[in-house]
Amino acid sequence: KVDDEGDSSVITETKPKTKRPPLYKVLLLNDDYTPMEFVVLVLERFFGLNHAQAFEIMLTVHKKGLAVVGVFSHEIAETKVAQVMDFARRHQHPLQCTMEKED
Ligand code: NFA
Repeated sequence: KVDDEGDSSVITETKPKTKRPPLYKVLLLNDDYTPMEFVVLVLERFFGLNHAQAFEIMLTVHKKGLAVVGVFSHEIAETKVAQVMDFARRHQHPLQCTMEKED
C-alpha cells in the first residue's frame, strides 16, 4: 500500500499486531537444608504436579541448582512465588522461588 498524503513512494503498510502478554518462568532454587520431601510437596501443592513429576523436578533442582517449574502470566507467577515463599517461611525452610521474564 502507498500512503495517501503526498509522497506516493512512502510505504506505510504494517502488520496488524495482536500483542500477547509477556510470560514469566517460575524458578525453584536449590539449597542444602530444605528436605527433598518438602520440595516435592510444594511442587504437588502449588504447581499441580503428580508425585512422579514433582520428584523429577525436585531432583533436577537438587542436581543442577535450579529448574523452571512453570511458565505463567505475571500475576499468576507472582502468586505462585508468594505462595511458595510463604509456605517455606512458615515451615522454617530456606527454599527460594523466583520469577523471570521469558525472552
Ligand atoms: N538439596 C536439598 C537436600 O539435599 C534438597 C532440595 C531440592 C532443596 C530442591 C531445594 C530444592 N536436602
